[in-house]
Amino acid sequence: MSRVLLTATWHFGRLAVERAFNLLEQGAPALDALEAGINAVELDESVQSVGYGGLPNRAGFVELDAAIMDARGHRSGAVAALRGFRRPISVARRVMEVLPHALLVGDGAADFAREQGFEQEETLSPSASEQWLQWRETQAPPADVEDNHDTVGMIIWTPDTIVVGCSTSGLKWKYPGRVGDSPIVGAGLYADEAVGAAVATGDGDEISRVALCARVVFLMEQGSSAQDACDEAIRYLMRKRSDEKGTPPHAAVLAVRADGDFGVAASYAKFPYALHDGHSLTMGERDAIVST
Ligand code: SD4
Repeated sequence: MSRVLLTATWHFGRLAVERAFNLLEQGAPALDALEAGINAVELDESVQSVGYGGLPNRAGFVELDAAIMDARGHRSGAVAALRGFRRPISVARRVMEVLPHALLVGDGAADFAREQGFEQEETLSPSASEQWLQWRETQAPPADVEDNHDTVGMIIWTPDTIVVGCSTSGLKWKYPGRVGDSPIVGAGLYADEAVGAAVATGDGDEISRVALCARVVFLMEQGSSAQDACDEAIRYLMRKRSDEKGTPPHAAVLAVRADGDFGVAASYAKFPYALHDGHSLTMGERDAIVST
């Protein structure tokens, strides 16, 4: 196989990257590999922040966000607050391929998924339902932000392709209708054929407020390495949105430049990601950026 680089967020990024790499080895197009890699995490019931098994909103409904972008042709598609479908990345891809629109939300997204032949299924797993019932007793805010945001985001790069996608159930116990960064082009993901791609994970409200991934790609366009672009974009988020005590929002970003240069940065310690260079898969862990 020609040169290739795959990267994905979090420990479950390994599952996405392994699945995608297997398909690439069999000759599948990058977009198919990306979709299948993300589907593997969406359908894994044990992952409580993506697809089936994701934790619901305050009203007890699982609302899923996903987006996909193909740098070639600068095409994108996304769905937000989608209920009743376990593979939102596949619906997002269909939006990209058959509609003139960039984003469908809520009932419209579900109607479109049905029209396209996706099977409507239960998205609330027994474990997620149980946790929601317990939360409803106290309605306590999530105790630990760290257990509350795990988007699967993946980039696949080859010398002539860059595709990027992400999928999440968003913040647990979120307000119904809340849409995070993941389905927003420029916030949760971005790709430019001539420059590269970026994908984010973390506090999606804050990531959206600074258009994080657009900034990473813009910095690469200005000549930054992928690593410097990720570092600088996270620093910008920290400067703009840290709280009174100086605590930054949780966010991490992965980027690949059009020449295959790779970068990763996080606003907090020990952000795990998967990286496959075509020969072997490694799990990396990124330290927090400390100075802004
Ligand atoms: C969101 N960014 O909806 C997503 C949550 C997430 O890792 O899981 N990020 O805010």
